[in-house]
Amino acid sequence: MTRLGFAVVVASMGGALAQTWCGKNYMEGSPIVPPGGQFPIPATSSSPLLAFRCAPAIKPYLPEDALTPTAILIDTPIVYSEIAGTAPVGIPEEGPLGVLSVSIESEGKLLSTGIVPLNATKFELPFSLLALEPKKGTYDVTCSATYATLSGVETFTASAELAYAPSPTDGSSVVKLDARTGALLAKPATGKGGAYETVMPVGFYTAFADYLAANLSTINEAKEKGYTILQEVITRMEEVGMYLMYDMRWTYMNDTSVTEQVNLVKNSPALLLWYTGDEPDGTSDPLNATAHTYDLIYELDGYHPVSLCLNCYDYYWSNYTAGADIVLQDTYMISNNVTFSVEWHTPCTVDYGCCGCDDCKGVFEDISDRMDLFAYRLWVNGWDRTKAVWTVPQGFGGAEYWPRTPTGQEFVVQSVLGINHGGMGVVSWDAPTTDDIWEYGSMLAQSSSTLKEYIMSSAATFQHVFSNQIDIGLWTVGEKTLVLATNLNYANETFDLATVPGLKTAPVVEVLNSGATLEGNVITFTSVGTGGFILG
Ligand SMILES: *[C@@H]1O[C@H](CO)[C@@H](O)[C@H](O)[C@H]1NC(C)=O
Ligand SMILES: *[C@@H]1O[C@H](CO)[C@@H](O)[C@H](O)[C@H]1NC(C)=O
Ligand SMILES: *[C@@H]1O[C@H](CO)[C@@H](O)[C@H](O)[C@H]1NC(C)=O
Ligand SMILES: *[C@@H]1O[C@H](CO)[C@@H](O)[C@H](O)[C@H]1NC(C)=O
Ligand SMILES: *[C@@H]1O[C@H](CO)[C@@H](O)[C@H](O)[C@H]1NC(C)=O
Ligand SMILES: *[C@@H]1O[C@H](CO)[C@@H](O)[C@H](O)[C@H]1NC(C)=O
Ligand SMILES: CC(=O)N[C@H]1CO[C@H](CO)[C@@H](O)[C@@H]1O
Repeated sequence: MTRLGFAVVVASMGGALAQTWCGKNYMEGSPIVPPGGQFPIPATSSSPLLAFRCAPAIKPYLPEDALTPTAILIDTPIVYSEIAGTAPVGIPEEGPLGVLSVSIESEGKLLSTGIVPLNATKFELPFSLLALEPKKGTYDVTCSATYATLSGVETFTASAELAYAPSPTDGSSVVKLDARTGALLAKPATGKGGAYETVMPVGFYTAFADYLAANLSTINEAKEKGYTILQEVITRMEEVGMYLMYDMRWTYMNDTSVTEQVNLVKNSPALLLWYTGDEPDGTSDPLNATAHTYDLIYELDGYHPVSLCLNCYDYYWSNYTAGADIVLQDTYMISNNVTFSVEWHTPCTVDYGCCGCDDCKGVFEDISDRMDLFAYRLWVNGWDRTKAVWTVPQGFGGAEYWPRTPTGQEFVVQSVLGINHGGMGVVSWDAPTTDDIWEYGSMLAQSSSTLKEYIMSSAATFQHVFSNQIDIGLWTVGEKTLVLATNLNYANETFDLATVPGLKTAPVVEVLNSGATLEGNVITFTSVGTGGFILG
């Protein structure tokens, strides 16, 4: 069995279901009370708006980056809805849109100037860190643009935060977030040095006592030791080169506890990122709780991103997500009745009930819809360059709402759907799981070193195809294209790649086979089969 390269360590298990879930009453006999907290739908505009936005390409920059290329990403989409930071723009009725003249400054120092086309995405303006001193916290950056039209000059401004941190004095590791792709960049978890590389996390949440049970013979003795076990687990993860997502779900609202834990774990080279609220929207944690803890963690550390997982379809999403660099979604739709609660004997609707999958239809598309929804909300809020979305495939079942555990193939469908819809990490709830899921999860984890060369490449161009419930992501880098194709049907299916314009379909290298093969142009899928191929 293949070792996975990544695990989330959950400090302990337990906890009670809240009185409401996603703000909805769910107990039999309880009244219907609208939950509130809906994400506001941006107003439409009949005239064009410019959403001028800017963000550093990397968070955080370090002194080691000062002599390498560094950039601020500029986005200049022309939109017809009042998303964050929009202002009217007088574009020509026809012909070229023209350009913006952009300047970027912080603390009165000019960092960069340049010409940026209108309606551009992730346009890189180089800048120099040498104008700034590394410091804890962030620099406020102002990006200004002027647009010359026949009727005059229009001006636009946007703000960003630039993290330019001192080198960690204790030599501890740094994990960077690449705004061009949403990927994490890290050195090897062993702490033995090496270059920053993109990390494509494929792993499982696991309780560290369980992890240890599977691994150390001294479990009974170790169980008494509390944090000492954690230290042993972390040391072991460093030895085997496994990244850690450190989970503070039960304690993230206790500042004293967070402080203790962050200080204990922050220097480990295995630490990839922090994890705070686990379904804080489900339990209606205070709306400022995640953002508060986020600030505290940045105060204590500042070298690793912060993540959390949201379970609800639409419940104070912005407030909870404000406290994260990475937001995960855990849409568990396999085998549960999503419209009538087997646990609470009530219907589940947009304002009532709990069925284990909030506002779901009971189809795989619940996962891709949730991913798309989160991506859309990031974009609306102007957070699409500073936050990324990960996916949590269901790796459990046989209790509560879920009568059975997914198969290994269903596990891969869930994971690849998440990836095809922008997921930059796959973390399943939870290990230990079935041998079947473990085997297929390992297969995916093994292929991830190849997949990430495409999915996490800032040079990749992306296309998406969805046809006959076959979901296909295509990432092209140079002459080669990665095709990740997953069949959501519980039936054998085929897909002809010749229908995708401009795709070179030979030669072929198969990189993932969970029930799909490619012959000529045609992918043949088994029921819920998935394949990965590199073409060209
Ligand atoms: C801006 O780009 C989008 C996406 O490429 C395109 O659909 C749209 O037509 C462009 N808008 C204008 C005003 O050119
Ligand atoms: C918060 O954490 C500290 C340190 O672990 C602990 O002593 C304290 O009891 C916790 N407070 C609550 C309210 O649980
Ligand atoms: C959250 O907001 C409430 C109400 O304004 C305030 O009393 C509380 O201190 C805040 N909590 C945190 C963790 O910032
Ligand atoms: C929740 O987020 C919205 C949108 O960002 C904001 O307007 C509101 O003040 C926040 N509410 C609380 C209680 O923090
Ligand atoms: C869900 O449960 C309801 C009530 O028992 C039943 O009528 C319905 O067919 C079930 N749906 C599914 C998909 O099992
Ligand atoms: C689906 O394909 C598999 C092998 O590819 C085959 O064994 C099976 O009989 C097919 N099922 C149906 C219903 O055609
Ligand atoms: C699979 C694995 O990593 N097993 C390890 C569990 O821990 C013991 C004690 O440290 C090791 O000897 C095993 O190799």
